[in-house]
Amino acid sequence: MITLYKFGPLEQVCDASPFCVKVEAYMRMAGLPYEVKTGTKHLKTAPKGKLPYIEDNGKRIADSGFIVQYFKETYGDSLDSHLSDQDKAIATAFTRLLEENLYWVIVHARWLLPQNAAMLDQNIFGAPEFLRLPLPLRAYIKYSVKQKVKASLHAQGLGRHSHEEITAIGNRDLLALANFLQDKPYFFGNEPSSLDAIAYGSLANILLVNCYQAPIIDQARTYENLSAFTRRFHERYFG
Ligand SMILES: N[C@@H](CCC(=O)N[C@@H](CS)C(=O)NCC(=O)O)C(=O)O
Repeated sequence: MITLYKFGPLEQVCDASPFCVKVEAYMRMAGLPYEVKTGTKHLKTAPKGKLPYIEDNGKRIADSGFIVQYFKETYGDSLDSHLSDQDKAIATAFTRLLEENLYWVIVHARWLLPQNAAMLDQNIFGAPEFLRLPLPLRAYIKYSVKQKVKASLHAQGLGRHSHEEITAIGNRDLLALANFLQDKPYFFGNEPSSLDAIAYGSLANILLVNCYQAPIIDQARTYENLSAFTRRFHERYFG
């Protein structure tokens, strides 16, 4: 049995991290049986200090990309075998758009927009094990985690732009996704592929989570095909 180590659900979405959603969605699409272990405590044992990671037959694999590659090599590639080399190249480019750019727009919206500060505290620092710590320690951890996220956004580059510029950058990603999807049920036509799991990971965290408010979320809602895709995928694999 595969064990997926992840953070935990956010509202109706199976995880607050697009990368954890991607792996869980992939396993559901491919019909791979699994169990989940949730909580930030698993960051301590994560081979690369990030979630998700999996354990399977005594092996530990970290990073959602390597995990999907491992699944394909170990259990067969039931989802992407119908894709041409050109499709696979497009899927790689969209994966980078989603994971190396749009992901950071989501991080910015949740962690740096003032309207989400209280909700973020509740979601990230509201766990009973955290609330049991003494107040000064809690305040220190909160401050240092927020500083670390801010520094990551700055190092990545997105954090150097204004809120408006970041929304515009994210909107170009959404427009590219919407224009590529058009009115197809899945990104590569009638049959789902692993790109759908990856896109759902980000889009569900934008469109199916109601507790955060951000201009990028309002923008995303204007793309009716992206909303329809996200709902369709959610109902099929998580409904
Ligand atoms: N490239 C990794 C990215 C995973 C990742 O960035 N995970 C974040 C949450 S979305 C994390 O674990 N952050 C915790 C930390 O950096 O301390 C993947 O595809 O799995």
